[in-house]
This record gives sequence, structure tokens and C-alpha cells, in this order.
Amino acid sequence: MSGDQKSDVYAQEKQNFIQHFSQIVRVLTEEDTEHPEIGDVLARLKEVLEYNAIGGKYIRGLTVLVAFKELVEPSKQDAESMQRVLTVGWCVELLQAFFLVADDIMDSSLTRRGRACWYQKPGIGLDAINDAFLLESCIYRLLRLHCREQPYYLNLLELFLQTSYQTEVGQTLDLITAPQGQVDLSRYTEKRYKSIVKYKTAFYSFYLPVAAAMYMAGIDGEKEHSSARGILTEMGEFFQIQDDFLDLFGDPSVTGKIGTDIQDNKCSWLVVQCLQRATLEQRQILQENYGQKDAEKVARVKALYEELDLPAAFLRYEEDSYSRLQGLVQQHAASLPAAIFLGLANKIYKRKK
Ligand code: GPP
Ligand code: MG
Ligand code: MG
Ligand code: MG
Repeated sequence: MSGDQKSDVYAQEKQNFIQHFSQIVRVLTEEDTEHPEIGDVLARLKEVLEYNAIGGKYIRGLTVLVAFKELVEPSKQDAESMQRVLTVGWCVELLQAFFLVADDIMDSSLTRRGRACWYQKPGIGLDAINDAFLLESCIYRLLRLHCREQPYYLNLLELFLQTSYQTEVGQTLDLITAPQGQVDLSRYTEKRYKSIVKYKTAFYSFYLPVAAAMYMAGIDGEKEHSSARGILTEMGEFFQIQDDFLDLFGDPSVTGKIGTDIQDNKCSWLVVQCLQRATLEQRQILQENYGQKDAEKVARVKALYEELDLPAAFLRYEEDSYSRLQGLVQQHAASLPAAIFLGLANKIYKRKK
């Protein structure tokens, strides 16, 4: 193991986490002797799980594991507890799979994790909507099966439900700020941007996995949770800014997805930055080329972003954000191990996918 891997607890946990997936699938698709008539459904569910829950970075699921290990003493990391932690980690990945299957339909995306989006597969189409619902239900089936007797069960249920609502609020803001065929540049403000990304990404990607580990470790105080939420929503905002940057300037063979934000008229970090720097003429170019499928118009918008040096602005932003976060961790994390936040930050800063 290289020095880098030794210090990277995420890399250490990854194999173990991925290995646990076959057990998750088994539990969720086991023959139900009381209901033999749904056998075909379980076969479909197996296919849906294997296509949509696998192939990502697993940062969210692994965070549950890594944070739990930081929060409880080794004597409380017994095999049964760790089994439950792995399962809850997979619940976070299933929530993500549910959102992504649905998001790709709403965003008219073509690829995800280096393959066709699920709804783009021949024979699937909009039936993928129901597959997304099935993925969501799996979360609650697993929690009931593995955690029903635990003192934190109700906290976990409420956490997953509340986080789903927040993410749906964010997705609504994302969609209504980007109506098809109506370019209204005055909508793309920094303030609106921050609300969209906090709700659509930060809660489920960053607060949810750490909060789940905290509840499992018996930490349920509002003070501790609100400290964690403060730091983690800030990290989530930065993560979505990267996502927006990579949508256009990332390498699809690395990100595994072809960008759609310009075509989809999205309130992306790039368009917000562009408007803050554009002259009246440049604003006019954006007005004429944004929010359309035409490849030449998309290329014109990209060229405008390059003229305005947005890639360099992004790099500056990334540096600033990293130092701000270090400060926040020192300030807020008094009651929680700083390593949870710093490990997560090291996983996402400078990422290319
Ligand atoms: C990321 O937006 C946000 C989500 C995936 C949440 C979706 C929420 C739902 C309730 C369906 P994005 O569209 O920028 O992500 P990506 O770039 O991965 O498509
Ligand atoms: Mg999308
Ligand atoms: Mg989207
Ligand atoms: Mg995106």
C-alpha cells in the first residue's frame, strides 16, 4: 500500500463496502415464499440495482463508514454494528441512485458513470420512473430489516425522509429556474444559485451520510447536528460548483457523463459568473445562444466563458473555498472530530470526476 493509500481511509474501506453490495442485493431480492407472484418484480429490481447503484465513486456511502469509525471507540465497532453501518451506507447510495435515475430523465442526459443513462436503454424509457421509486423503497426496506430494533431507528427514518424532501425542494428550484425555451438571464443570481445547490445537493450528499453516522453513534443533540450541517452544507455548495464546472470543462471519459447544463438553460455556477463579468455585448451573445440544443450555440457559450477566463476563476475559487473550509472546521467542529470533515474535504478538492 502506498503512503497515500495508507492515509486515505476512504480507499481502505472501499473494497469492503463494494463487497457488501451482493448481500444488499440478496436481501432485497430474496425469494419471498409468501408472495411467489412477485418473483418477476424482484428479478427486475436486481437488474435495476446492479445497473444504477454501481459504478460511482461511493463517497457518500463510504462517508457513513468513515465517520462512524471516527465517532465511536473500537470496542463499539463490533461485527454486527459494522454490518448495520455498511447497510446504512448503501441506503445513502440507493437514495443517490434513485435521484440520478430521475434526474437524468429531467435533464435529458445521455450518459452516466460511463454508460447510457438507465432511461436511455432500449426497452426501458419512462418505465425508469417506476424503477426510481423502487430504489427509494429499498432504503426503507433495508432500514426496517436491519435497524428496526435500534434506538436510532426513528432518527434515521426521519433523516432520510427530511433529506429527500430537501433534495426535491432543490430539484424543484433547479427546474423552475430553467424553464425550457425561455432564456431570462435576470434569474441567474448568486443568491438563487446558493439556494438551489444547498437544497439539491448539499443536504443529501454531505450532511446525510455524516448525520446518519452520528445518530448511529448515539449523537443526536441539535447543537452537534447543526455544527455538522453548517460545515457540510458549505462543502456541498463547493461540490456542486465543481459539478457545474466539470459539466462543461470536465473530460466526459473521466466524469462518465456528457454535460447538458447550457442546453438545459440551467442556473449553473458558470452562467452566474459569466453574467457578473459580461459587457452588454457579451450578455447579448449569451441571450442568443443559451438554453438551446444547437451544438454551435453551445460552443459559442463555451467560447464566451473562455474569453472571460472562467476556468481560471474556478481555480481561484477552489483555493479560496478550501482555506475558508479549514477555518470553518476549526471554528465549528469543537464537539466533533475534525478528521471527518478534513478527510471528506481531501476527497473532493481538486477532483476531476
Ligand atoms: C445534482 O444535479 C442534483 C441531483 C442529482 C439531485 C436530483 C434530485 C431529485 C429529487 C431527482 P445535476 O443535474 O447537476 O447532477 P448531474 O450533473 O450528476 O446530472
Ligand atoms: Mg443532471
Ligand atoms: Mg439536474
Ligand atoms: Mg451537473
